[in-house]
Amino acid sequence: MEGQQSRGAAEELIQLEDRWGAHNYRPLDVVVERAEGVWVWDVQGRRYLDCLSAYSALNQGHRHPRIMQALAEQAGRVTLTSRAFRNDQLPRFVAELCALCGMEMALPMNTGAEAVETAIKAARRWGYTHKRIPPERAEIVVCENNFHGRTTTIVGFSSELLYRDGFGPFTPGFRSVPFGDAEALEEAITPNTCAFLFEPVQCEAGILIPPEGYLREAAGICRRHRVLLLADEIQTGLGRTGALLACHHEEVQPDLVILGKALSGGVYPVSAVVSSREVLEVFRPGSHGSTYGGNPLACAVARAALRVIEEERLPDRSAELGAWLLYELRRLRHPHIKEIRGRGLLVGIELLVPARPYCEKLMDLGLLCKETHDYVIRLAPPLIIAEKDLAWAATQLRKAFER
Ligand code: IF1
Repeated sequence: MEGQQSRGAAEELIQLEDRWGAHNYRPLDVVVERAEGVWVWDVQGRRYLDCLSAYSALNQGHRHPRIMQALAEQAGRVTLTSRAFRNDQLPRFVAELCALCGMEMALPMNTGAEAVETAIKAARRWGYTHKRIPPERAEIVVCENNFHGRTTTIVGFSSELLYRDGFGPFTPGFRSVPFGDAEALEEAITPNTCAFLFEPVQCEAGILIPPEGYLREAAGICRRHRVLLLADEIQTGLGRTGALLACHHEEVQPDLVILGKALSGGVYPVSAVVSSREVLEVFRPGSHGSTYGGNPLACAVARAALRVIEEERLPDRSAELGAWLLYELRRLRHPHIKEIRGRGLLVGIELLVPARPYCEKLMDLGLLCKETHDYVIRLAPPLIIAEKDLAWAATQLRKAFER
């Protein structure tokens, strides 16, 4: 019976997963069966407020009606053509995405990591064709504590042992500099540097917001040295930080923006790189692709997801509600709290003790969130959240820190 299963049923499902599924995660033991808006229900019918939003994929909330409608309508027409043929959704999707981002060309993929790989390929080929970098010598500068995905190339330039250990040999051509240090970026640039790849806020690293002016300075340095500015906005983009793109907080327009997650509102994997003609025209027929990339179902879903972000003014909501939440949380006084930082509805509570027990306590209080890097509680509710639900979340957080 739906929502009425016993604790035993949940235990059984957990055991089944642990027996047959690879152990590459350590999830909280909540078995979700249903969701709507900001709420999820477990198999026992208990309700929780989702404060993770699938790492910002659910900016529009669970099962947004307009996105679900687009999904159902498109599923009733055609779902996949492959790029060997054209479909009627892809042209509209790329045009609308470019208009929204103020860019000239887009290339759709599926997962975030694939879009990052696409950006790396584009930047390297641009370096060879436009900057005359000698063959096989192109370099990309990245930041320490970055998170850009899980492919072998991407984990190869991660500074986190957990992500790389045992997965080498890795792809050469990457150079790492401290995040937030513009001088270090300039020093790392050589005549062979084609791009600088960065996250405007380092999320996995613990919601690290760079010093004021860093993005603008980095953009200036890149322009002077003819280095492409590649912004990974997979997690920070599409309203999460209180602007359409987190780079907009410093009026920076990157040469290439990498999007994913909320591009489909949590319904279906859709990612894309958006850039100039000059950069994306380096791809000629056959030089890059993907079976599912740009499929009509993905494009229809993404078009609806983008419309929701615009029409429901999600970037503005995020800015307003995020400011309120940050103010409320900063009134918390607890010896375990080291620092609280945030931008829009992307908030990190850094503790002096491991965050996992707090996440478990919050789960018991009806709030789902996930620690990052052991000491930080990440709060990122859907941007459609009602004021009263956010106020309730703040109350539960206060309870979790009551002594
Ligand atoms: C996991 C982290 C978040 C991303 C940025 C690219 C990607 C991601 C800035 C790759 C993905 C996800 C992946 C998921 C958990 C999650 C995560 F904790 F691992 F680091 F959000 F913070 N760029 N982030 O955040 O996108 O290929 O996954 O679609 O890997 O466990 P993807």
